[in-house]
Amino acid sequence: MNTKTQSLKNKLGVMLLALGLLTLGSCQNKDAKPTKMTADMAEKIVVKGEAQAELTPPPFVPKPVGKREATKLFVNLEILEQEGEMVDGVKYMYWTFGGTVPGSFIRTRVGDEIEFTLKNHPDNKLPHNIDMHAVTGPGGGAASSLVAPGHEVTFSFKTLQPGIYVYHCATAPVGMHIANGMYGLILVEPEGGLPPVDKEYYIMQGDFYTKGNYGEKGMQPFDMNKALKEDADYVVFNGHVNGLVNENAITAKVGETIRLFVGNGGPNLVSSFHVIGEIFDRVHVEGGDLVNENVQTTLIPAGGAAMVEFKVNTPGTFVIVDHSIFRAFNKGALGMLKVEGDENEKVFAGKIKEGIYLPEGGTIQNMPKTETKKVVIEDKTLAQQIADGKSVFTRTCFACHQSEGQGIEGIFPPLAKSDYLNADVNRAIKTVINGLQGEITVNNVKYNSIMTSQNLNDQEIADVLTYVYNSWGNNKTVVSPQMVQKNR
Ligand code: HEC
Ligand SMILES: [Cu+2]
Repeated sequence: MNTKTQSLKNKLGVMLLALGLLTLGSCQNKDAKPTKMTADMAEKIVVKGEAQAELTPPPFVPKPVGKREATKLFVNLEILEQEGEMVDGVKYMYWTFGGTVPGSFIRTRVGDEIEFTLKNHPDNKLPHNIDMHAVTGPGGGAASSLVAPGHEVTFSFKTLQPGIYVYHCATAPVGMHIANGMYGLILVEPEGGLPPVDKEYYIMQGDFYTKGNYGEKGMQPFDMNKALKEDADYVVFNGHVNGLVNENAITAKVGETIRLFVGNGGPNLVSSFHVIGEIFDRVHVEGGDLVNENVQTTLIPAGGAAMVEFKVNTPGTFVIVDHSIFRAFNKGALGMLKVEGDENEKVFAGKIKEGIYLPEGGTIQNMPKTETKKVVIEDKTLAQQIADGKSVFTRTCFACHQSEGQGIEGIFPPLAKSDYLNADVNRAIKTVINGLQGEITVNNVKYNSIMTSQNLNDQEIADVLTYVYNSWGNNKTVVSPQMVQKNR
C-alpha cells in the first residue's frame, strides 16, 4: 500500500472513530467489544462469603485466585522489629511486616472487600502504619492505621483496580521506616485471575544505609546522612545480600513458564531489573495493564512494581541483577534462578570459555571447572595488573579475607602485612591454586581452617596476588602468569 492510500485510510479511520464517539454519547453502543472493567464497575461488585487471606514470606506467593468470586477477605499482618543478618557477620535491626523483608505477600482479586488488621507487637519500640498503593483512600490506609506497640487497628477497603502494588509503612520519618525494610507487595488479580503459569515468585529490591561501609561486621545502625545522600551501602533482593542466592535461589525446570512479581521498596533507588541470560517474554510495565514483550531490562521505580513473565528454555544458573551493575557485584543486588533439566543445544550450545559474562558473580561458586589452566599472556602493565587484581579480589577473596585484607580474627588470616604471604611467593601461588588446609601461623596467630581452591586462570591469579602484594603494607612482589604456570 502506498503512503497516500495509507493516509487516506487513516483519515477515514479517524472520521469513523469520531462518528463512533458521537453515537456513543447519545445512546448505548451495543456492538462495542466488551469494555474493560473500570474502577466504577468494580465498586459495584457484590462480594460473596468470607475468607482468611493466605500470607506468604518471600520468595513465595499464595495460590492464585483463579475463578473465585469477589469475597470479604480478612488480612492479619503483624509488625515485628527484629534483628537479622544483612550479610555474614553484619547485623541489622529490621522493621518488618510479618517478620520478613519484604513483608508478607497479599493476594486478592478485584472487587474484594478487605478487612485489614494491623498488629504492632508489644516488644516493638515504635508506632507504625501501612500505606497500600492498592487502596483508594486517604494515605492509602496510612491515616487510619497508625498503631502503637501492643495495639492493633482494623480498617477496610475495596480493591478497585487490578495490578501489583507496593505497600509500605508511612510513619515519620517515612524514609527511615522504609529503609529499615517496611515494604511489601499486594496483588489484585483481574476477574477470572491471571493466566496460569508453572511457577510464581516474589522478589523485592531495597537499598540500605549503615554506619559502617559494606561488609563491616557487627550491629550496623541506620545512617540518616547516607540515606539523605542516597549513598547506599547495600542494595539487595529480599532483604539480605544472600536473600536470593544459593540455597535461597528460586528454581524452575526447563520448559516451565515463570512469573516474577518484582517490587522495589526503595527508599531511594530505581531498579534496572535484569536476568542475565534471559529475555522477558512479557512485562506488565509498572505493574499495570500495559504489556511490553521481548524485554531485556525493565525499570522498577522506587515504590513501584512489575510482573515479569518468561519461559525457561535451557538449564543453568541465571543471575538476577539490578543492572546498575556495581550494585549487583559490590552491594548485593544479585540473585539466582536455578533451572534444572536437559540441555537444549538448539537454544544454547556454548562452550564455557574465558571471558564469558556469567562467571562474574563472586557468589557463584559452582561455575564449571574448565580451561582454567590456560595461560593468558596479555603483557599487562603493573598498574593494569593491580586494577584487574583488585576486581578479582573483590569478587573472590574479599568474602573471607575482607576488603582491606584484614581477615577475621581466628577464622580467616590477614593478607595485610602477612608474614606468611611475604615470606614465600610460590607458597602463596600454590595456596590460591590448590587451596590450603591445616595449621598455619600468620603474624604470630595460629589458624587451622580450610581455604577452598580458587577456580581462576593463571592471569587472574597473577593479577590478584600482584594486587595483594602491592597493597596494605606488603612487599610489592609482582606475580606473572608464567610464575603461576610453574606452580600448577
Ligand atoms: C572461602 C574463604 C576464602 C576465600 C574465598 C579465599 N581464602 Fe585465602 N584463606 C582462607 C583460609 C581459611 C585460609 C587459612 C587456611 C588454613 O588455616 O590452613 C586462607 C589462607 C590464605 C593465604 C595464606 C595465609 C595468609 O594470610 O597469608 C593466602 C596468601 C590466601 N589465603 C590468599 C587468598 C586469595 C588471593 C584469595 C582470592 C583469590 C583467597 N585467599 C580466597 C579462606 C579463603
Ligand atoms: Cu513503620
